[in-house]
Amino acid sequence: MKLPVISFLAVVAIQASDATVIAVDINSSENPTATQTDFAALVVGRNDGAGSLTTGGILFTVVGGAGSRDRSGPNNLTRDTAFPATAAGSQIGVTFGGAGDLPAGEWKLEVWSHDNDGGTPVGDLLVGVTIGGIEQTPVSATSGGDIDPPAAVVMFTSDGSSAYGLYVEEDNTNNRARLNGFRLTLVPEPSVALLSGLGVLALFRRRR
Ligand SMILES: [Ca+2]
Ligand SMILES: [Ca+2]
Ligand SMILES: [Ca+2]
Repeated sequence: MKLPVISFLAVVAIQASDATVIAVDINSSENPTATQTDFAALVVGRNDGAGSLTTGGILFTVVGGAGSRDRSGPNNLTRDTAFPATAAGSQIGVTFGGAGDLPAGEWKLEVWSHDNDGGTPVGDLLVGVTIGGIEQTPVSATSGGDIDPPAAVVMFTSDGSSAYGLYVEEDNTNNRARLNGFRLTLVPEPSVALLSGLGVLALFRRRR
């Protein structure tokens, strides 16, 4: 029975390696080259909070930004952030191109964020997806500085025709939302891998 099991795992592995992954590190223009490995740098102006990047065929544009800073930190991803103008209920976001630019399918969005000014995080934030510019119900993000786990994970489905984006919002009046970076992964359709694996399994069973 060893061979069928190995075949099943091989099919799943092939499926996983085909996954579309778009990882973006928000870099401050103070230090635009301190980029996390396997991430693309979206450089945001220190004093105007503006920036954009085309990667994976999609134009990512910061919205609501007012500035950015490079701080000392545990890694190149979370050491630098972009932030909005005001503290109370403040928001900063990134658009994933325009209508129809994000391929259809189920996406996993991982977001790294802070609500402090470098150093020790002081609380939580809210992270959500926008569809056609409309904010969807957010999830709570644990403010932190590590790469694993990310501060928030949001699952959403693209219809392949709407415009998508993300937003990070401060959850109280004392702190400020800060965006470190994000990663989009197009989730492989499990039915394909599973059915292929089961098919191989059935084939070997029949031959025994
Ligand atoms: Ca960086
Ligand atoms: Ca907070
Ligand atoms: Ca960053």
